[in-house]
Amino acid sequence: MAATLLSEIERAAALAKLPGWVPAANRDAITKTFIFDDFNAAFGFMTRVALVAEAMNHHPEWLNVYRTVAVTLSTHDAGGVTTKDIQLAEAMERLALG
Ligand code: H2B
Repeated sequence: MAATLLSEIERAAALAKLPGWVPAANRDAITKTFIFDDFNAAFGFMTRVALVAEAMNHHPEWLNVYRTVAVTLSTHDAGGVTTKDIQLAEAMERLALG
């Protein structure tokens, strides 16, 4: 069963607590670009996130270029942003600290 889509108000309230996260420009998704000190830090972050994402069965769309990781989160089964995306974004904030 897919999670329920967040309303505009619910999504705005959640994003207000997630520094750097914004609505995606062209679809129902949230996005943030993380910039780390170097590739090792960026890939370490991705590795830590991958373990959490797999445990959650909720997977990011992301692009890594050197020390930058551009993340887009959306619940594909629901066709937009749900609490699962907010939970994964919160986990990413913790894991970005090292
Ligand atoms: N990740 C994301 N981001 N959205 C989903 O809807 C999703 C997922 N669904 N990971 C999961 C896997 C689904 O494909 C399996 C079958 O539960």
